[in-house]
Order: sequence, then structure tokens, then C-alpha cells
Amino acid sequence: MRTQVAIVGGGPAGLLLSHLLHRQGIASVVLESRDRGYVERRQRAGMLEQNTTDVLRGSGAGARLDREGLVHHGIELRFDGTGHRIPITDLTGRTVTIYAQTEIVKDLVALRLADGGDVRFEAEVLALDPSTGTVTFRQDGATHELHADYIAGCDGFHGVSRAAVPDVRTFSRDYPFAWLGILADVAPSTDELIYAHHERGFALHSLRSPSVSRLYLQVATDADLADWSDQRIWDELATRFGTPDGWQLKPGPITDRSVTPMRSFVAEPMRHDRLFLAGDAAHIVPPTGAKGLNLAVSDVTILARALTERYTSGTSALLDAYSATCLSRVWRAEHFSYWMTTLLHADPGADAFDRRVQRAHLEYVASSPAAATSLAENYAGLPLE
Ligand code: RFL
Ligand code: PHB
Repeated sequence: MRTQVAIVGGGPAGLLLSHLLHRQGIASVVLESRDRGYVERRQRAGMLEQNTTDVLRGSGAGARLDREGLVHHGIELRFDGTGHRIPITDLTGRTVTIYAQTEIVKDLVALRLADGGDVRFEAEVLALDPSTGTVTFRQDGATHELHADYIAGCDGFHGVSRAAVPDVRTFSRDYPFAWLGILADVAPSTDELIYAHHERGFALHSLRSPSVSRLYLQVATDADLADWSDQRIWDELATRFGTPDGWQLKPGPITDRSVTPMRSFVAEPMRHDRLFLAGDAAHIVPPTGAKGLNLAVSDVTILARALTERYTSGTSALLDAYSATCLSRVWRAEHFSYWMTTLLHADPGADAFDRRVQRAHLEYVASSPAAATSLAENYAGLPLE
């Protein structure tokens, strides 16, 4: 079996890359280890930068996003029971959009299949060879080989691609807390996202639609979902979001729940020979900055352009620059995500000095237009060019 680009992983990075390449007349095969339903239902990101919505729209994948995406112009930081609005659009001229990763994945799978794309579910990649472009995978109980000019490693943090980069250097930070995320069938209690800092821990109020809320609670790294009854989750959220002015958090039936560890991670370089890493396969950020999916989209946008240049003009300048181009964006997002995480969480190891410094930082961001602008431009995402 032969193709131009073998894509390992059918998450947002792999599916979008396949779609962008197809638009340029470049053939690809996507190999995804899970089944379609699993990939389409996995609850994750929700906040899209303007770059991300621009890429989806510009490539013809934005029809439902345009109808159902919720455009936001600001976020609220809440501490000591008081809200401080960061007016993202006023400060940056850019907007952000709430549209779930599950919906992006559904849209891209449907588009790829409608365009005759080769997306294989339950096809697990076992090994890949960056020097020959050969990918070995298992499907329907048999082992197959796919030969390609290039391999895109879009197989997420737990995939196999990263290990095929010899001399890969990794940089990481594990945080001493995790997030318990819930999806609830209840109208959001807020129009804009609320990022709350409380001495008991961080909480985030996000949303999915006018009738579905998405909320997160900082919990211990060893938190067990069995210890978190619905009542306990709603009580804890109400405490952390509490204000003296009568604002109320509306509880409702919880339809999905999970605990996610918080980690920063970067692998360098993002290329070896014919293999290019993209998305979570190459880097992870704690979700406080809402950057993970957006970085996956910027990586594959940069990769699709580079491959297009290679196939149309024969030059490989953009491919050769791929790793460095992505990594400078990645490290900006790494810093921002780390900065937002330490600004807003309650670190169980913090001493009185740390807490005073954190307080000063929160007050600075809430009161200084310069500090708020810095947060806003990173949150809304720096332009791709
Ligand atoms: P994915 O989505 O992990 O997809 C990788 C795919 O590869 C498959 N795979 C394999 N396939 C074949 N053979 C193998 N050997 C394979 N090994 C793995 C996997 O089954 C999977 O389908 O990586 P990708 O495409 O790079 O996308 C990255 C994003 O999923 C991730 O960065 C975001 O979800 C992060 N994130 C957020 N990002 C944002 O930009 N905004 C947000 O608001 C946001 N919120 C979040 C988040 C992540 C969260 N969790 C659960 C980690 C909130 C949470 C709670
Ligand atoms: C989400 O809606 O899932 C979401 C939004 C903002 C974040 C993280 C997650 O920072």
C-alpha cells in the first residue's frame, strides 16, 4: 500500500491535516487505533482561538461552527468573591469561540469521508521508520505496511511516533494538582467563561451550548471519582465561585465526568527525516490557557503549507523550517499556560510568601491594562504569520 502522507492518529490534528492536504491535491491515509464513536465522543477542549476558526472556515470545514459556535469577547477572573472582566476583543481586536472538540472531530470525519478520504478506524500503528517512510499497523487481526513519502505523527501524548525520533530531548513539568471536569445538562450560569481562584482551589465555568455547561474543579492528583458525588461537586463549585452579591450557580444532571492530570511537556525537535510530529504527540500544556487544541491546529496548518510547497515547487525550505517554526509558537503557549496555571491554582506546597506573591499577581492582572492586554493577546492567540 502506498500514499503520499501517512498520518498516524485520527484526532483533531491528524484529521485536519488530511483535510488540508486533500484541498491541495495531496493524498493521505489516516490510521486511528480507536473506533469512530470513541473518537467522536471523547470530551476535551472547547475554546478556539481566532486562528483556529479562521483555518477551519478557510478550508471549508466551518459550516456548523458558523451556525453553532458561540463567539466570546471576554473572560472573567474571579477571586475574593469579585469578578474582573478581561475584555479580550477590546484589548486585541480578536474573538474566541466556544465549539467543542468533539464537534470539530465529527465535522472533519464527515468531510473526509464525503470527499472519499481514506480514514481507517481500529487501525493501530505498531511501528514506523522515519528513514524509509514505512508504517506498520494492525487492522482486522492482520499486520499491514503502508509506504509513504512522509509520515505525520499526530498520535497524541501516548502515541508511538515520538519514540521514533532518535535523540529526542524532552522538557516537562508535572503540577501538584489535577482537574475534575464535568458536562452537565443545565443552562450555563454565565455568558462568559469564569476562571476562579479560591483558597480551596481553582474552578472554571465554561459551556457547550445554551443548555449544556462544562465545569472544572482543581482536585488532588490522586483524586478518585468515586469520592466525588454529584452533590459534593456542585457544593464545591458553588463555594469556589461564591460571591456576596447573590450570583447563583445552577446545578443540573451530570452526564460526563473525568479527572485529568496537569502537565507541561515539549519534545524537540519535532522532525526526524521523513517523520513530522504534530499536536499532543510533540507537546502538552495544562488546559488553563486553552491552548492544546489550538496548537495542534497551528502545527498541522504549518505542516500542510510546507508539504504543499514541497509537492508543488519541489523546494523543502518550509519543511526544513517546520520544527523551529512550530517550537517558537509552542514555547510561547507553554509559557502562557504555565503562567495562567500558577496564577489561578492553589498550590498545596505554597508557603505564606508564595500566596502573597500570587495575590499581588492576581491584583496586578485585574487592575493593570498592560497586564490584562498581555493575558488577552496570549489567550486570543498570536497571529499565525
Ligand atoms: P489527540 O486528540 O490525543 O489525538 C491523537 C489520536 O491518535 C490516536 N492514537 C493512535 N492511532 C493509531 N495508532 C497508534 N499507535 C495511536 N496512538 C494514539 C488516539 O486514539 C487519538 O485519537 O491529539 P491531537 O490530535 O494532537 O489533539 C490535541 C487535543 O486533543 C488536545 O491538545 C486538547 O484536547 C487539549 N485541551 C484543550 N485545548 C484547547 O485548545 N482548548 C481547550 O479549551 C482545551 N481544553 C484540553 C481541554 C484537554 C483536556 N484533557 C482531557 C486532556 C480540556 C481538557 C480536560
Ligand atoms: C472548555 O470549555 O473545555 C475549556 C475552556 C477553557 C479552558 C479549558 C477548557 O481554559
